[in-house]
Amino acid sequence: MSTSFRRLLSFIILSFPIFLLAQRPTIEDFTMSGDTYLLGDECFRLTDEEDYSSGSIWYKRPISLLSPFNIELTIMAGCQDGDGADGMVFMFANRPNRTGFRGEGIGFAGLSPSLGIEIDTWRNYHLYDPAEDHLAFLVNGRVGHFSEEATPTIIPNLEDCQRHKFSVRWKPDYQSLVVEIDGEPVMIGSFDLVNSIFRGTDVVYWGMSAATGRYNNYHEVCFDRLSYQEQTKPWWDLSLPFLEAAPTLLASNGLEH
Ligand SMILES: [Ca+2]
Ligand SMILES: [Ca+2]
Ligand SMILES: [Ca+2]
Repeated sequence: MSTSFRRLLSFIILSFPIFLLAQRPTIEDFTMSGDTYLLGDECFRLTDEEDYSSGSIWYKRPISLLSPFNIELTIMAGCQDGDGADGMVFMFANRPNRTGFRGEGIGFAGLSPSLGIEIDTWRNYHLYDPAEDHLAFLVNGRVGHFSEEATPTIIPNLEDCQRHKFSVRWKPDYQSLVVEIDGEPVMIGSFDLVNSIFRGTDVVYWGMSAATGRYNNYHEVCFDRLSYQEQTKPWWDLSLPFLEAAPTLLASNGLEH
């Protein structure tokens, strides 16, 4: 086959819309650590209304930061507002199955390398927490707001005993991480996650932690949908004929790196 014909074919194939691979995870896709236990409706309770508790869940399979993805969750950040603490953290880390320090550490402090998206419902003055519930990007397990990248984003009270949609969208082309609550974008950050945090590695795990301290709250998480986009390969890069290879590609999507 001529090179120009291959180029033409490559152009045509790569011009197709990229695959959108979506799945609804099941409880078997996660590991639990700390005080986490399973609720009856495929949700996890990370902490009860007990002081000095912490828990986390982790998706078993690593994902690649070189591909775009959406992770859509439902969270419940407790039923006590003024006396409710400490919150939850969505995390990317190089190793799964760990929970960081409880209390103000929200089950994330001390995990490194990592990037956390905190949902902080308790004001710790020495960490420069605002009075209101807030979100922030936290790097390498550091939970204080001491740098520009960790500037808090204030949100309405989330400790309302209701379940809320919580989505994380990653677009590697723009290095952008968008956080949505109840379908509305509330925080956006730009990070060279692979090089500036994960030391050149694109393969990471993701999970969710929660913790209580001198005050407490229920913290729960449920998993709605994961979707990954993956670029198609030129057909001659596949060891099998394209039509036979396609199901294999789908079965071993970006989750399997
Ligand atoms: Ca609170
Ligand atoms: Ca706090
Ligand atoms: Ca609150």
